Amino acid sequence: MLMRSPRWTAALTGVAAGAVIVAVATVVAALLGVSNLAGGVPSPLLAVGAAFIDATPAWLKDWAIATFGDRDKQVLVAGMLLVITLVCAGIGLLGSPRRHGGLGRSRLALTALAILGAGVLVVVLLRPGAVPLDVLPTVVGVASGLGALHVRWRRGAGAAGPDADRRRVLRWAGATTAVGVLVAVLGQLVSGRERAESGREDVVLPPIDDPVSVPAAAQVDVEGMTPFLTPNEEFYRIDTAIVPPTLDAQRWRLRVHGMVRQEVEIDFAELLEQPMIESLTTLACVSNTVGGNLVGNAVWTGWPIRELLARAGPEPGADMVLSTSSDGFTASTPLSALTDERAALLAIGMNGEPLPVEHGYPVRMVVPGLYGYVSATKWVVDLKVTTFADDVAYWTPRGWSERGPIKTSSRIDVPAPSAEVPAGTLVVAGVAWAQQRGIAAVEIRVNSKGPWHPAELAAEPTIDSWRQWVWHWDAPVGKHTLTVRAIDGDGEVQVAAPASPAPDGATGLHTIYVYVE
Ligand SMILES: Nc1nc2c(c(=O)[nH]1)N[C@H]1C(S)=C(S)[C@@H](COP(=O)(O)O)O[C@H]1N2
Ligand SMILES: [Mo]
Repeated sequence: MLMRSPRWTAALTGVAAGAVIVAVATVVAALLGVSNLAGGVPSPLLAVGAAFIDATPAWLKDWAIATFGDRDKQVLVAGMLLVITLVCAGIGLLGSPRRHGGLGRSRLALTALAILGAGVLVVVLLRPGAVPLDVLPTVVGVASGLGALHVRWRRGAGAAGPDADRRRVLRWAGATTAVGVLVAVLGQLVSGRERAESGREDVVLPPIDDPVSVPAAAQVDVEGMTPFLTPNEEFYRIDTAIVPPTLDAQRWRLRVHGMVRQEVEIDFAELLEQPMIESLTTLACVSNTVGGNLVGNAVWTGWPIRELLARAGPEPGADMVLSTSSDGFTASTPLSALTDERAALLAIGMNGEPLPVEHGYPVRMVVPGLYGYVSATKWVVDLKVTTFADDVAYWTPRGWSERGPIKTSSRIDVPAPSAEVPAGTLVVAGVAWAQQRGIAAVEIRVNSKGPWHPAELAAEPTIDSWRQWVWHWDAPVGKHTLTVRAIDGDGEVQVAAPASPAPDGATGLHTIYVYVE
């Protein structure tokens, strides 16, 4: 009779080795990150994830954002961990002793693992801004895994029967996993996140000559209504970073170059000395669907980008600024949007706090009137004055328009879609936005026919922020639909024809069902 060690112990062996690899690599990466000027974390896990994101076809990415919203990263990480678990289990099965007393195909399994490790190394080195030192986490991690497996398969063979073998495997796997978890926890403690958070707490926003004050009349008094200012913790987050870059403000620099009379560089201390302004600007994501919530309103503190560009002196012929983040994301913003009178900012503050790490600490761009993907570069470190003909930004070859002015939009927030409400006066309320043009009117229609009823508008502190509206309806019993549309400050009516977000923003009117009882 063949005495196989049970397959699950073999698989477990591989998974435990995988835990060691991931933990060791993560910690080495975190330790290196402490001395990483760019603020990127060269963790192999993140490098592979980032490469995966960059290589993902546009339709899949759009689907992920549409399906998971700003949970898309958690889903990706979970998927990666699942794949790693399966691959490691496979390696465990491949290499475990087949027969009591035999060494199995351990050499083959170790070789397979080493080849996978080499593949990851290639991915790591191909990341934008990779430095040779970035190989260290992968090399040390995979070496630890190979060592652990080698020990396990050496000792495991030729022992005293399957029961003893099973116990030994469990002990080995337990110890290995415990070491892995311990190491990962230690790594978390020294990670760049802690440093960035404490650096952020030290930032003192400078006093503002002409601060934004939001009139109480900007907020309609309706239960369950969206707050006029979106709290930072609830502000949507969209970016290509699996974990946000954790930059050191003390070492942050922004370089302006390209078609300029003179290259300019500014550091954080210098930026803080510039005369700052506040702007009330609603940021919107081009991926937002009709009625969606990838849109938020905040008071931003920053220095107008036009002032910095003026120091550099853009040359005639330039029509675009390509902004780059520390992790290699790029956005193409029309030069005119950064030099005209609008409040295009190098922002350091959000709703009176230093910029949260997720939202671009220490410095990001905020440009009223343009979707985030062509303007709102977080963790910004480089501005290249150039032309649309010469340079393309991150999303352009992925099926999105090179320019992205925000489309006039409106949303019903109260009642909730498919709400059951009592007959009588129903309060309908929501938001509408048309940055740079402002909202002139909002109208509601019942059951997709009949007249458009004008809603009452709340105060509009600036044309760059969204505007709240409310409408009272004497609701008869039955199932009804409510549809909203906005008219912007130029008198243009919101586009009713439905279009999906790609390539330059969704159109269509938000419609909800209500059940009046
Ligand atoms: N560095 C970096 N900046 C970025 C992005 C990104 O992927 N990386 N995404 C942009 C997009 S698509 C949007 S909609 C806004 C979202 O900003 P928020 O996450 O602060 O809401 O950031 C923009 N800035
Ligand atoms: Mo976006």
